[in-house]
Amino acid sequence: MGFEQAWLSYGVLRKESKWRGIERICADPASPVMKNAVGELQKALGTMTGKEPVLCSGADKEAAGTRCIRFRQDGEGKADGYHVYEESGDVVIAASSDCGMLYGAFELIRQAQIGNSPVGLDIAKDPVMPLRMLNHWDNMDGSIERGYSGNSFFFDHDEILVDDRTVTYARLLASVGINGAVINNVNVKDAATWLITDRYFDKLRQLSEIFAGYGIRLFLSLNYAAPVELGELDSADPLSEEVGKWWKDRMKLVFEQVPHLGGFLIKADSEGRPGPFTYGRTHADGANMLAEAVEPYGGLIIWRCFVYNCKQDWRDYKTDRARSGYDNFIELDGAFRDNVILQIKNGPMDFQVREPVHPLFGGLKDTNQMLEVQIAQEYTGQQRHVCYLIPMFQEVLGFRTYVTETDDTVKDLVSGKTFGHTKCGMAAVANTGNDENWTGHDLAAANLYGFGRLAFDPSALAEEIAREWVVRTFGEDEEVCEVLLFILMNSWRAYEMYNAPLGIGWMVNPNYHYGPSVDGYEYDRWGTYHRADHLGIGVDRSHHGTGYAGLYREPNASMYDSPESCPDELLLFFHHMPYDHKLQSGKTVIQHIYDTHFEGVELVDEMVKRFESLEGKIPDKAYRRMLDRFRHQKEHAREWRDQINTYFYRKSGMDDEKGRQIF
Ligand code: GCV
Repeated sequence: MGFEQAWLSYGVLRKESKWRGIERICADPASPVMKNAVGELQKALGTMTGKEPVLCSGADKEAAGTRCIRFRQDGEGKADGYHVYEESGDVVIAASSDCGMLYGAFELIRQAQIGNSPVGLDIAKDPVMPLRMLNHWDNMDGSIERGYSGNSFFFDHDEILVDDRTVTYARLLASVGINGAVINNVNVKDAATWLITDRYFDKLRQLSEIFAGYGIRLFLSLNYAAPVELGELDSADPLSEEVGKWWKDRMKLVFEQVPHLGGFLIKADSEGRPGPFTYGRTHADGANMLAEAVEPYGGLIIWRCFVYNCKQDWRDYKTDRARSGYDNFIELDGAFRDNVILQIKNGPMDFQVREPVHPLFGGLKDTNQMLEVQIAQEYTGQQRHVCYLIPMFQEVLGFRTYVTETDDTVKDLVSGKTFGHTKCGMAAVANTGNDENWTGHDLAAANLYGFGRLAFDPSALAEEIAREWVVRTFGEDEEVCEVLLFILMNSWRAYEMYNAPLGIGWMVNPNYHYGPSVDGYEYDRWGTYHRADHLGIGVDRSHHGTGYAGLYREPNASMYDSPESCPDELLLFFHHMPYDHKLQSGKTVIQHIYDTHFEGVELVDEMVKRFESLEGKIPDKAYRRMLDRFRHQKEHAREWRDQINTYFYRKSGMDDEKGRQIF
């Protein structure tokens, strides 16, 4: 299947652009990363100006009057940081590492694309988060768990694919500073268990070399029970000497064969996946055994905290899925080896449109930690609805945990500022597939772009990132920019409005998680209940209920514990409230439900109306693809509105004070 170049499809620069005068690149690229840095500049400026800059030696300073781009080794600079600036008409990229040079090169390309001049250029940046990773949930048969943009471009029929698309993928990631990718699903089954055997080493090596050339480390998801499932041992007990030795021998082989490998991501004792619990051991026992095996090769073990009882009884009001990540890991704080990182989802449940921040952030003090978000829009419209998630991630990153007096936000924690950790960062469950446009909905590419930009520089504003993505993807037309910005910046709000109300979540069709079904998960085993009856709705997670609110540090704990101070948007997550309870906004719960669902649909209608004005102003193919999805979203938002409103109207018996049609 063919593919497009997303934001790396370069348009032609204006005639007066000062980038046009740059005719040479002075460098002596020796490493693959430097070769790519130079190659990217040549390709980009060549396309944008119509004349590819000539490569000449860094020593060759005299080339009569022509301006050039030069690279300068900067011993002072932080690893992977860069400084790009103008010097006597030339443009200099200064960095202390090759990867910093590559990022500097992409910074120049970005500046040219968004219409900034090289004259007076002076930008210095260091990546704020050490690890900036994508987690693909790709299966080796080519399917993608929660994939909404075609099939995998890493796997097909149990084989690994390495082709042009791999290279473009690496370029796209590097252009926004992403430096790690886990290519296979965390649910490691069947052929994927064999990724650590010689069946796949050659292809993995090729893939990892392409990645390494763009500063990206390849990671794999690991099957915790591999020694057993590969038929070599009877046990995977982390405290067994034999098991430990098996892993050490295996890792020696794997890292010898795939030297650029960064390490492994593990989902253990979660949703039926094997783990140390089988042997009465802890997560720390399991993670540490693997960490010891990869330590000689500088490998990392990234261990997920998405652990909960998925066989709950809906009649049980005491067990609380929201608590389980915290309860399973908090006692283990400080028990993990230095090359283990705990990867924690942004919220305690599972990527709902609105959740509180996971209480392990601010709970853990002595453990390396990473934030996991999901740009695959599993619960946020599956890339058929537009939902730009960067504003949500920014809220999460800005959340104060009060674990220390200052520098206590999630951003501070996962960038290593709070406790001086160096193994930390942010990962996103990827939204890509082999669709021509990579992400199904063209506008979903803004989430991929935005994730990278945010992990590199969390101070960048969601709106600026969106504007930049639009200009880089669709060019500088002011109208296109205004319309698409309006759509992107309102999309999360709109989705939340016609989705499950006030932080309660989960009113979706079970299994595939698309479309409204208020009771879809209500009498099920997954721990995901709204507890609505004719009097009220919500889960009591205060000290009268499951006590979840108390897992936060003060003043957050008290704020969430009381319905008076709990923010409206999370009220039903923390409290069971009567329908006539007055929110801080002054509306009753029931009126809020009705209003937001009507207004959410109106907002979508406005988005679609404005989008339709872009016909002829963006490439027709992309316009048609998006129009198709917008028409569906318009209809589907009504389905959400009517099912939710009707359910609560019938349950509560309360009229809409504005007398609108509810069925
Ligand atoms: C990869 C949710 C998803 C699963 C996913 C799981 C996880 O439950 O629905 O598809 O499995 O999260 O994050 O491990």
